[in-house]
Amino acid sequence: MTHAKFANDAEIIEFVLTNTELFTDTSALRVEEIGDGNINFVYRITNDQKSVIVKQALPYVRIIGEGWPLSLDRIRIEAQCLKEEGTWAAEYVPVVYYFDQARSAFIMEDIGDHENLRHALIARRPLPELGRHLGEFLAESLFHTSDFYLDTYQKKAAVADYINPDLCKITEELFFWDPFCDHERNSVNPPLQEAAQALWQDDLLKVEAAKLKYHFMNDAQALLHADLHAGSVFVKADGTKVIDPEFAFYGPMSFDIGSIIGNLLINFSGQLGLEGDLDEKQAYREFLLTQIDNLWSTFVMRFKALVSKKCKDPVFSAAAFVDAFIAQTWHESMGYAGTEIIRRTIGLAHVADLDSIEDINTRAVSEKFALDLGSALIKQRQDIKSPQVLKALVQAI
Ligand code: SR1
Ligand code: MG
Repeated sequence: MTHAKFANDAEIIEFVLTNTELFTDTSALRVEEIGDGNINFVYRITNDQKSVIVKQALPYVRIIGEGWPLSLDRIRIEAQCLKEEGTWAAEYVPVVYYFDQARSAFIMEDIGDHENLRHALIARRPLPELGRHLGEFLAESLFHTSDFYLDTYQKKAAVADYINPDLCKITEELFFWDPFCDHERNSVNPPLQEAAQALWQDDLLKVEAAKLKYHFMNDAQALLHADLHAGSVFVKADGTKVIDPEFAFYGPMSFDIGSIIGNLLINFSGQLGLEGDLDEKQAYREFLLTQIDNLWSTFVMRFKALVSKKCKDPVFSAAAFVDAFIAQTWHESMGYAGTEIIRRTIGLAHVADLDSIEDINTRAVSEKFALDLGSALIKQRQDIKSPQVLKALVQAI
C-alpha cells in the first residue's frame, strides 16, 4: 500500500474540513502535533472553541524508524476497534468521525480535558471511579466480542477481520522473548544487572512465561485492546477513556485485564522511589490495591449479568462454567500482569513510573521490587485466588 504522510499543517486541516462538518469558522484553525507514543503521529486541530484529533500511521515504528517496518492495516484495525468498543461501552472511548484508508488516518473526538493515566498515577491523583470504569469497559467490550454473545459465523468473521500479525509480533517479542534473555533491545539499569541476570537463569519462570505466551498466541476468546497500559487510558475526576487499540486482535481476555492491573502494580512498585511524602505514598499504594479490587469485582458482576441477559448458548450460560471461566481468567490475568511488569522494567519500552526516579540506586530498589512481584505473579498465578490474596502477596514482597 502506498502511503501519503501529511506534508504540512494545511493538508491536515484540509483533511478535516473535507471529511467532517465540525468547523464552520475555518479561519483560525491551527495544528499541534501532540503524539508522545512509540508508533504513530497524532495531531490536534483546533480553533480554541472546538478541536478534533487526527491520528496517522506510518509504515514503520515512529521511535525506531524505517528499520522496523509495520503494516498500515493497524490503523484500520484501530479505528474499527474503537467503533466496536463504542457500540458496547460508548462512555469509555472517543467517537470516531471518519476513517481514510489511503491516508492511513482517522479523525476522532478530542479527549483533551482528560489526563494520561500514567501521569495521573505518578501525580497521585484521587481517581475513586477508576477501577469501576475499567471493569465496566472490560466486561462490555470482551463479552460482546466473544462466543458468549456472537454466533459461530459472526465470531469467525471477526477473528479474521482482526488478524494483526505485525503488532502481535511486537508483543510476542517485547513481552515474552526479550525480557527473559539477555537481548540487545533490553535496557537494564546498571545496579539491577545482577537481578536481571538471575531472572534470565530462572528456568521455572521461563516455562510459566512460555505457557502464557502460547495462550496469548492461540486462544481467540474476544477482541482485545491488546495494549492496555496506563498510557492508553485517559482520566478526569469522573471520567475514563480508553484509546489506542492498534494492537487489537482476538486473544485471551486475561491479557487485557492483566495488562492494566500490571500497570497499576508498576505504579505501586515505583511509588516509594518517587518524590513526595511517605504517608501519601503509602496511602496511594492502598488506593491502587483498592482500584484493582474494584476493577475485578465490577468485571465479574457485569460479565455475569451480561451472560444472564444475553448469552443464548445453554452450556456457555451454565453458572458453574461461567464461574470456572471467570476464575481461570483471574489466574491468567495475574500471569499477564507479571509479564507486563517485567517487560516494562528490563525490556525495551520502559515507563515513567520507574524511569522518572532519578537516582539509579533508588530506582533499582523499586525495579527489584517490580521484578520480584512480576516473577511471583507469573509463577504463583494459580495460587492467587482473589484480589485479597494478591494484596497479601504484594505486602509480603
Ligand atoms: C516498539 S513499540 C513499544 C511498545 O509501545 C506500544 O505502546 C506497545 O506497548 C509496545 O510494546
Ligand atoms: Mg499506543
